[in-house]
Amino acid sequence: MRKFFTLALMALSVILPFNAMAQTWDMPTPYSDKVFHTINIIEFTKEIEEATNGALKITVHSAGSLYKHPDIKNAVRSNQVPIGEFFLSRLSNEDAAFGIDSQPFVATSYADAEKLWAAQKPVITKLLAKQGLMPLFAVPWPPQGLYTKTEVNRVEDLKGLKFRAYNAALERFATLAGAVPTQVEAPDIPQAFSTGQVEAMITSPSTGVSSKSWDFVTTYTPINAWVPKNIVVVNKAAFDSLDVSVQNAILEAAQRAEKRGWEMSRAETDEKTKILAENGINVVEPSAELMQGLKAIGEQMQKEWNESASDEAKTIIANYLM
Ligand code: PCA
Repeated sequence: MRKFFTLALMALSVILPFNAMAQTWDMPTPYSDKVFHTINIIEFTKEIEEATNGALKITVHSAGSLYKHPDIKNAVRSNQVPIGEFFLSRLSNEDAAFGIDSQPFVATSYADAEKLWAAQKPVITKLLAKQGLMPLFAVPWPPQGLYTKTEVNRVEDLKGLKFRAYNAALERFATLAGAVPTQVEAPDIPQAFSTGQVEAMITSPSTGVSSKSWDFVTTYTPINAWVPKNIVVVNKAAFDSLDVSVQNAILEAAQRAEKRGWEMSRAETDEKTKILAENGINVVEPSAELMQGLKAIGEQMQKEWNESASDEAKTIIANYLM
């Protein structure tokens, strides 16, 4: 009898391709391979493949190569792809809760960003669940600073500048500073500067380095205005269709990826600011006058956020301040 089973198994393995139960998932992400978020995600997929003995293999399509950044969330929602990464605050047009981490001067340190995420997570988890989506992990970018072609000492110095933006909050921030915002995806930054489409930006030292900002600006002013996050979400139906052991492997790898990602982000801040300086960028501490002006814009935006926020979204701030 045992021999029969062995023979039957052997026959099956000839008929069926190797590891017939194995699944392959495609995973679109917006940022390039060298960016620490992508490096972290590739490690996440490797851990899943190993833990499941190859039963789930996730292929990462970076830099918007499979889906453009603005389309990634809906691609996961409609299960065109089961999993994907995007910049969380891009969803602020759906609900203000998604945008809180990109509000100027609400949380500007990693410790505060962690507290804010703890308060934000349950609220956005519920919102995403209504769309059949489940968050797996979120990782912050280093604090956001100002890249310009000349030194900026006061908000007025930004007046009229063509300003690269990556979400609605940054657009609003630039507009209130008297600049003229244009949406440009991270991989397109060098081209937008070289063609004169934009001449200034706010982003992290990481993106300043990955876009080789020294080719088109001279000055970096670490205003540390907010600590925005990327999020990895999975289509819940696709997740539910997996074997429980595979589901657990994903959840465990996600937990590790969140922890590792926050550590990588913290290390990036100094590391990448140093690389900016080594490449000739003038790293200038912001003047008190500049910070005062920017904080006034932040206050205005916080008022606007409060007006647009649901009661549930407002609990994020209440819990964060507790
Ligand atoms: N880099 C991304 C988002 C925030 C950041 O630091 C970008 O500039 O698009």
